[in-house]
Amino acid sequence: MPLKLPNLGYSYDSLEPFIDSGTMKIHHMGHHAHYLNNFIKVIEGNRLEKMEPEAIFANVSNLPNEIRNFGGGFFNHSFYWKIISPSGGGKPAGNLMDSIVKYFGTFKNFKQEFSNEANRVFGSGWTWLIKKTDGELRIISTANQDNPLMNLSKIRGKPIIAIDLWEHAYHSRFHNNRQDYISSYWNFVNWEQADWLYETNNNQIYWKDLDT
Ligand code: MN3
Repeated sequence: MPLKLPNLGYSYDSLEPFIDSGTMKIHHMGHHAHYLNNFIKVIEGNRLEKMEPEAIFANVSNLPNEIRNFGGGFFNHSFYWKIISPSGGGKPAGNLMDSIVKYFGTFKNFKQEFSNEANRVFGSGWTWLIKKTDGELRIISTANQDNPLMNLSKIRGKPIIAIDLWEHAYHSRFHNNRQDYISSYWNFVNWEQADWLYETNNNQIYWKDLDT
């Protein structure tokens, strides 16, 4: 398991004007590093150290709460840096697009439903597009640093895209206007990564998939 802060693969200022450079730097070097360092403290030297995130999160309700919070924070941000990109925006291709049309009618309607769900989240959390084991796509939200791989999630599935709705993700640029941050999200979603996640045959996400 690569227990290290992943490289973003792009510069802190490259998501301007949507996410400012200062926010990116603190989010990565500050928040993400904090989750990682605390996660390491709780799994170092025990059996969890060698487990994939899917396996840890599938049993998270029976593990110390720090695993849920710091492990979730570490995973969620590693996922987030890869699902956003300065070359993002646009739309998915191939099978993911077909599936979005199947479950949401149109791509435009999907974006509206995802944005509506994100706007409904009260307090800190995340909104996700997930692929269930039966292939169905669903939009769900999780509180704090929970994620859809966790056995505490009311609907579980493999994350395809996600938006971080904690204030630290957007407050310095958008202030209290979270709906504007949510609208701007569609300019930098990395659909190439989402397509790849959708296509991979298994329903797991491995640490190496998040290691840039
Ligand atoms: Mn965050």
